[in-house]
Amino acid sequence: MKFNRREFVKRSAIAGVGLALPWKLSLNRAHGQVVPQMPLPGSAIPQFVDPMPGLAELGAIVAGTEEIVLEMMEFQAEPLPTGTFVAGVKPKTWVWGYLPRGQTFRSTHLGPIVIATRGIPTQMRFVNKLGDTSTSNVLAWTRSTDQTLAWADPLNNELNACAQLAEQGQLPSGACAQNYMGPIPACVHIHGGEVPAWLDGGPDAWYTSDGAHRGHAFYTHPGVPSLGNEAVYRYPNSQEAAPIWFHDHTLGATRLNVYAGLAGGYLILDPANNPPNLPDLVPLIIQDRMFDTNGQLYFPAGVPFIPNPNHPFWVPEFSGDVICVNGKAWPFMNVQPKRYTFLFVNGSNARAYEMMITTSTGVNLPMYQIGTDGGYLDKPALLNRLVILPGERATVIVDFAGLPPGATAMIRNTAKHPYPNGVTVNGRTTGRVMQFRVVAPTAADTSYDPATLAPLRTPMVRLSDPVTGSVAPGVVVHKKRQLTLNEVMGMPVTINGIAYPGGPLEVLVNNTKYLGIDKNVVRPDFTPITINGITTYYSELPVEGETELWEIINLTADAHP
Ligand SMILES: [Cu+2]
Repeated sequence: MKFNRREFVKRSAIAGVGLALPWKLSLNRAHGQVVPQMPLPGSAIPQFVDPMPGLAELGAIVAGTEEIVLEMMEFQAEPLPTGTFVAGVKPKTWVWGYLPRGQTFRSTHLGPIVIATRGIPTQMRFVNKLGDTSTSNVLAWTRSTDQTLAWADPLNNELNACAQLAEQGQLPSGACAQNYMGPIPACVHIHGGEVPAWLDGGPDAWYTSDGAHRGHAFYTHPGVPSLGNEAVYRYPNSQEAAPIWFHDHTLGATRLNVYAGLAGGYLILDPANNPPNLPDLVPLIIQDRMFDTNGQLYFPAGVPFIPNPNHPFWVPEFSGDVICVNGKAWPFMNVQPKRYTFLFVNGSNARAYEMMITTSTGVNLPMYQIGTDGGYLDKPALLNRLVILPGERATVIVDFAGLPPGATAMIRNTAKHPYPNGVTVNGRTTGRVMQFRVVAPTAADTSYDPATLAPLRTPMVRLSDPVTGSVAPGVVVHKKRQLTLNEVMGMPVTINGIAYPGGPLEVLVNNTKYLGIDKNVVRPDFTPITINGITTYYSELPVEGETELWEIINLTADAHP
């Protein structure tokens, strides 16, 4: 029996309204006194006060033949605007981020932006220096881990006993009812990278900060010396020019590791095929966040936010009431009355955005999309609004020509959350993304004009007709697969006087658990493959070079990218 999904969304919305009130949270830990975090309402944060961090603040690294060393570190960034609490004072917020070796601070958790060239491999060394939960100041992480999820379980060789023991409708006990305590696990996923599986940095490739524990899919480049808390990846950069990115992907902790800040950009350029003379590139990495009354990151966990008792901390589908761009809450950016190439990245946990750029006089500026996740389009596409789901990228040219110095424009968001049938955004908070302020031009704009619809590239080879979805002529399909997306919902239950409304428990593909094995029962449609004594169960085994037709059927209430 399943709990009605729409009812859950409604209840979540009510909980969201409650979040505007700084109520007290119950203690998360079984031991010791913990000062509860009190949420700071998004409406209490001033908007368009600080400039948006640009490429200089994010840090751009042009990849050459030298290895790039990035250290995952905890430091204080400045996501909240000057004057949030005290006039003239910029609050400091503990975050995690990828810092180039030798750097101990950055004003934003996001970064750096690695700029690679097609055909020239880049060697990256990722060092986990995140430390231990006992010393971390990122409360949104340490108080939200949930050991009853299928997760890395670093101290128990991925045994996941708490997940095995978790029973629907029942509270866990003992250590399973507590947050994780120990060295922090992390891994680096290259999102959108066309790389061999071992370079993907998937959920089981994590390694801990003390170098003592690793997931079974851990990889580091053989032949290159590395310490226990390091992974060396040599990315081939063989794909077309594309805006890809990297972020943490640790099993059962991705939502928290990315929320704490672990994300950066990775642009693959192709000088031989890049469209000529594009306007200046400006990354706009959009994330929703919540803060507490001390200016620290806040992530709902535990009672009264959890829908199901068997996962004592885990709240599915994070919904923040503060919109950050490049790691700054509601920033502004000075623009000249000319064209810009905006690289939108949705780096949010669960929020979709449906955006338009509107001037203070109510005019929507034309947005020409020139690229998607995989690279450039054949020619620009004029958008009414830009819809972008978590993980997705969109490259868009916007022209501010004709706006006088002093004019302003705003990126507005109208996407309901969860998308597309959830709660309407608040026009004064989540309905706003950032502001543009027009300043005097310094030179005439001679950049590529998307309104000409001039081709951006030699036309891409298409395997299907983009309008009808049918297979393109001459394409031979070797295998057809159907995959369903299913969401399992928990039932409402009351335990010890606390009413748990029920809600999402897990999301499955073809109604099958990720591991292909549950309580020692192996699914018959999974293929066991043993490498170095470790058996992994694979659900799909496509043959390299063959073409497959996948039909993905979304049976959940949410849109998925
Ligand atoms: Cu990703």
